[in-house]
Amino acid sequence: MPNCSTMALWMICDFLVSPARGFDIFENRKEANLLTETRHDWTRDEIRGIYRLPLPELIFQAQLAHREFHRPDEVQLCRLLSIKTGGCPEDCAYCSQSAHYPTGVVREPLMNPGDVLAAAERAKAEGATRFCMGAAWRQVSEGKDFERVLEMVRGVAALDMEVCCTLGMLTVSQAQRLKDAGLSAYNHNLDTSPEFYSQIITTRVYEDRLRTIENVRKAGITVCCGGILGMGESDEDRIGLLEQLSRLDPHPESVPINMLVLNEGTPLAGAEELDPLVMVRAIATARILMPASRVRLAAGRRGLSQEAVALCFLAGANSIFTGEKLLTTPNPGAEADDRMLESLGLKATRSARREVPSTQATGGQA
Ligand code: SAM
Ligand code: DTB
Ligand code: SF4
Repeated sequence: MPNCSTMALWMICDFLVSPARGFDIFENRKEANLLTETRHDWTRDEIRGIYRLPLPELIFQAQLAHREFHRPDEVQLCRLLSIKTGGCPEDCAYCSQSAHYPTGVVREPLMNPGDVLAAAERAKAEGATRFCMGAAWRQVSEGKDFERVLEMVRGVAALDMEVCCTLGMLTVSQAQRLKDAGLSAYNHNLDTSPEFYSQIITTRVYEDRLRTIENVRKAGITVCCGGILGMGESDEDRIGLLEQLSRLDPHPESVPINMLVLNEGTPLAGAEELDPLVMVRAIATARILMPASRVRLAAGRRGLSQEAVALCFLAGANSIFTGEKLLTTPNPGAEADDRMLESLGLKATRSARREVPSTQATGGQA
């Protein structure tokens, strides 16, 4: 009786030799009925063991997990928009929008919903199936600004895109109102390990982040939660972050892995350049620990070569942010990304609705 790894190896070999006869890896995967266990009790030792595997073996294991849950030839395109920029009271050491640092980012009030909708329509026309609105707030406050955000969410949801927001801390009742407006996902990152957190942010604690994530879950909104690499953290901190993410039950449906974008004026402006293979290792480990989640190669792509980006896809990343700008920092433009995907033989995910095997569904779209 062949074991799962052997069968998956046959499938990969078949995939490599048979595209000419219209082979569909996704259909074939379902027929083979492979089953990767989805676990929430990974130990630090196990995660360290995975993270430190020889790179080819790590990527191979990540590919096996990836192909069980996702089309290997598709990448979801997401678009970000900063709907309220700068002047944030938090002191996140990486962030251009913190009021604590002289970063030169010009403060802008909350945008009007019409302009936001126009941006979402453009993003959709350029192939994005997910639209994420970010506000430089410590927390959501009740009042006319929140009402305006709800109006934006309703508008974007009506475009049949996945709608994500990242607005800082949130209560359950605010999460519920966002859900009722049509919000699909809420982004709230843990950023790094619990041990390293206080070196990066002092105006809030890890528990605050976990509480908001819990509130988002209670409202039935999917969770987008990941972190940043390249802030001077150790491998052990990266492993600690992955441990925290993998212990969330259900797993975050979306796991953004950001590479630090250096911002003048912030305490991390002079951070040492990250070895791109660290991104590859972290992505592959995330893919193995949380096989059904979308793993997003998020900020920092301008600092990666096309070869490093290709390795990130091989390691299991299946989403990118597209468009000239992330929130406040530059990003490869949509045309450059179209060319990049074409040269790698990958295609943009067309529909916001994703097929998830029913036994693995974690309560909504990723
Ligand atoms: N204020 C909200 C919050 O902190 O949750 C939302 C906006 S914040 C910009 C969203 C996430 O972007 C952060 O949690 C962080 O992980 C990531 N991010 C911010 N600045 C970054 C940078 N310079 N490089 C990489 N990632 C960054
Ligand atoms: C995430 O993890 N990365 C995105 C999204 N979630 C909101 C934000 C990246 C921001 C990069 C810095 C900037 O453009 O200001
Ligand atoms: Fe504010 Fe978010 Fe930037 Fe932190 S990451 S300073 S909370 S906008």
